[in-house]
Amino acid sequence: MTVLKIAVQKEGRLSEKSLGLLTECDISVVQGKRKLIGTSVDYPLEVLFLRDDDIPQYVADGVADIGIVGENEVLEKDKNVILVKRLGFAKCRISLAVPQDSDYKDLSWFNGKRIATSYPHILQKFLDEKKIKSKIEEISGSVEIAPSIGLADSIFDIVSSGSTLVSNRLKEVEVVTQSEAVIIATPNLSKEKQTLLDGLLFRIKTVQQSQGNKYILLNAPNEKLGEIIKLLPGMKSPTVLPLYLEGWSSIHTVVHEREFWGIIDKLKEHGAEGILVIPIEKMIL
Ligand code: PRT
Ligand code: ZN
Repeated sequence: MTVLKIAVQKEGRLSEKSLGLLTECDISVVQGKRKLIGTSVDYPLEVLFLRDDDIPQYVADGVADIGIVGENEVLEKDKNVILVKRLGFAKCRISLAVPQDSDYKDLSWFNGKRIATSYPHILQKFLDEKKIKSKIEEISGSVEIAPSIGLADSIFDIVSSGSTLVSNRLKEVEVVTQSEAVIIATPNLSKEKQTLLDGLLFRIKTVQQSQGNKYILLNAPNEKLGEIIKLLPGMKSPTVLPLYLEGWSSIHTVVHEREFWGIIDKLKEHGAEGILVIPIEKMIL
């Protein structure tokens, strides 16, 4: 039987969300004893638990068919892989940052300066494009302390909230690229594996489509139905069912939580009662 092999981060910021995404797709993963390989009983899927840095290489070599990894690692490793889908979590940017008291005006500041980073490939490409000549100091962790210990004049690193920069007296001066978790695939997947990947992507789509949407049920007097339905954005057209109590109906529809709070008061003003808001797990449009 054909099995799709997916690489996910073993331990780190992406691990929980990657497995969580599979769970939402009704794919539960049982981890083996050595915790390097997991299997699923709900889908022909094998999970390889790896360091995120290794995922692009494993996928390019076809050891894993697909992988969930940060776009930053995909850009840095620059392997022969296909970006299949952006997943919308682990969002961050990779930026240049300089000491807060620097007289920074524009990129030319970096000429002749030392920049510490774990992303030398992305940085070199950017500097070449901008015709800036700097010295890249490649280090694997705690990049943000490099300027204070005299190892570099500035850094190029991942920024999310920005608080790491602030607590190290640095300021972000240039966003070079944005990143989020993505699915990558090996080129030339077999037809059988492509079908399994398509099936997985379809499940992910139904989960993502449901996000933020709520199923709403409410009771309304029949003479107010028209006005209340006008207030409801809905999917196509709401379902209206008669209640046992004469002159009343039950309205069912789907509303995004963004819109829900804006219409709730108006619904009540128009006589809606017994409003229920229910989470939606999956939506197939
Ligand atoms: O052990 P392994 O090699 O697998 O993991 P890792 O330590 O290399 O990576 P990990 O788990 O820290 O991050 C995995 C991925 O999460 C990264 O490759 C990014 O795609 C993504 N991501 C999202 C982040 C962040 N946000 C993030 N904030 N990765 C790291 N950070 C760090 C950053 O390095 C800096 O030290 O958080 C700090 C900045 O955060 P703020 O909020 O203070 O700005
Ligand atoms: Zn890593």
